[in-house]
Amino acid sequence: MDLNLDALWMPFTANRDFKQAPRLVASAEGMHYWTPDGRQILDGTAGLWCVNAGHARPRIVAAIARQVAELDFAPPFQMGHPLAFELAHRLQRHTPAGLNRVFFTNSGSESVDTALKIALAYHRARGESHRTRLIGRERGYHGVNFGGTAVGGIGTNRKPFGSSLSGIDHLRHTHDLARNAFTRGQPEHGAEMADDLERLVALHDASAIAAVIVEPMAGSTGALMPPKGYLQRLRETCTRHGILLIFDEVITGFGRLGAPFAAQHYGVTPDILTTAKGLTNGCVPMGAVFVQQGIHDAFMQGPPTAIELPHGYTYSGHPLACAAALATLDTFDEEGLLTRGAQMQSVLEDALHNLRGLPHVIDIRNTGLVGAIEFEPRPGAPGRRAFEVFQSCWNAGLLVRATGDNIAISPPLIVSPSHIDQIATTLREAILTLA
Ligand code: PXG
Repeated sequence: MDLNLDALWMPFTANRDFKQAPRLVASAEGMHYWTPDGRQILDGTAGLWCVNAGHARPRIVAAIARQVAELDFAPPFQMGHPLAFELAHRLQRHTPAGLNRVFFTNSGSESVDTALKIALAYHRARGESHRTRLIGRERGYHGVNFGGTAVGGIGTNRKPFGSSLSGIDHLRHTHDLARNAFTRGQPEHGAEMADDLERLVALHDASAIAAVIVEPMAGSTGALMPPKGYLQRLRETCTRHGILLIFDEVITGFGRLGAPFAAQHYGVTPDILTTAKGLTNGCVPMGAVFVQQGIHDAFMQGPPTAIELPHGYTYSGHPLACAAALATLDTFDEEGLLTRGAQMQSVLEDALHNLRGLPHVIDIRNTGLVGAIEFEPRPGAPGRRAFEVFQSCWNAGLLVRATGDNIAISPPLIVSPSHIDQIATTLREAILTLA
């Protein structure tokens, strides 16, 4: 293939290394990608945690094609189109109780910044404009916009950009290999780390804190599971102090853990919930922020001709995205995909935990259709082992995701036991070649 790679500055990519030996995909269907030269690749990552119903699902493809011909764009400010309202209403069938107002965005990053702004404006609308501090967590990923970068907890994603926003704190991350390595599902130890929030309350006073944002399961930094009782304790502390709890479910939303949302899976309901990715099966960019009705209603004061929330995007509720999302929900419903992860969990769990004992493997974690394998860092070369496993798997026809010293697995929710077998076998061979 004669392709000039120079002009494109690739996101979150080692550009020079990639362009020496590019990894390209040219088409996709179901559980697979194909490279430009026709090699089949099993998709072990649902694209990038987003193609939850598998690739090129006919119903979704047809809905997008129909929609672009019928209504290609509609202005979302002081105007509307039926599909956006239909989608907002339809989503309520799946969202946790009470989270029945929805604001549309175009990505996870935009959902996060929208949620943080809603939290700040909510307190102000209620006369508590002193509540401005935002609290994230170490090893959290909340996208790349300024708010998400500030509350995010990955040092390498923050350091290049200087001083960040002010008024930000972080809870400790909950990853505890010494106590919890090789746990299936939720780890036993670590609920007490939620008490970091009490310490921040003691330090700043609750009246200074607007919101806490966490991923219920931290995806990007290697699928870190919440310890038993941790999320409950965070919820209780937030409620006690009038702090809003935001769950960033950009990865965990739409069936990844075996329930529609992690909130239901773990039995903890946040005040605001951010999503993107699986909402449209990754076909058209779209995000959604779900809020408790009481939060929404706090804005619905004052003269009805006033704009209650000066926030939104040209493409909020884009017709193509709405059509894709509605067809995605149809597909999820018809095939029971939003709960299929609960049935498939044990298959993935057994396959991955069978890799215990292989050289350099220091932890294996899983829940629903998420798994991670962690390697002991190679001295002087952190992250290389996971990257080499990623590269070997790619050469052997399997896409996995390398992050730090972890390999993350998150196949489309239509995955079969034989695909899981192929994932585990390919990983085993790749790990056995590691130095
Ligand atoms: N929040 C969470 C929890 C995410 O996982 C975002 C926000 C940002 O979404 P957008 O759509 O703006 O990218 C994400 C994105 C990985 C990986 O390798 C994860 C994400 C993106 C890219 C790679 O785990 N998650």
